[in-house]
Amino acid sequence: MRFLSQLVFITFIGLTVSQSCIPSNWNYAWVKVGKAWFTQLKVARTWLGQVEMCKKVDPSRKSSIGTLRNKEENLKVQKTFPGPTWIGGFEIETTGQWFWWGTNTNKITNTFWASGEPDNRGGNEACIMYDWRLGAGWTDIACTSVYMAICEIRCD
Ligand SMILES: [Ca+2]
Repeated sequence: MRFLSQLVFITFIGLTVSQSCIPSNWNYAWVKVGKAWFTQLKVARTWLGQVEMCKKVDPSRKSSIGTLRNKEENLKVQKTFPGPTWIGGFEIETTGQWFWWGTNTNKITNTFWASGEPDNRGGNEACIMYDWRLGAGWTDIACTSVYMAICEIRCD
C-alpha cells in the first residue's frame, strides 16, 4: 500500500514537471503576466477563425484564444498589444451571460466593459473585443467581424 502511494506521488510529480507553461513557439512575441503568457495574432479574422488559429500557435502548450481574467492582465495585454483585438469572451444566445472560451468554459467574473457596453448594437453582438482607445474597455461585437486576436498559454 505504501509502495502504491509513493508510486502515485511520483507519477503526479512527473506530470507536474512535464506540463510546461513556457511557450515553445517563439515565432510569436509573448508577454508574461502572472502565470499566463499572451501573444497577438496580427492577421484579422472572425472570432471563430481566431479560436481555431490560436490552437495552432503552440499546440504542445495548449494555446487558446486569450482571456483577460483580472485588472493586471487586462491592462498589460492591452498596453502591449493595442486593439482592436478579439479576446475569448462570448455570450450564450442573448442571455446577458458572458463566458470564457476553453476546455473549461466558465462564466466571466471580472468584466472590464467600456462605458455603455455591452450594448448589443444591431441585436447580434455576442463576442468580446477590446480597443485601447476605449480606455482599456471591452465591447461586444458581431462575431463575424474580423479583427486581430489575443492567444494565451495558461497553466493555473
Ligand atoms: Ca457593442
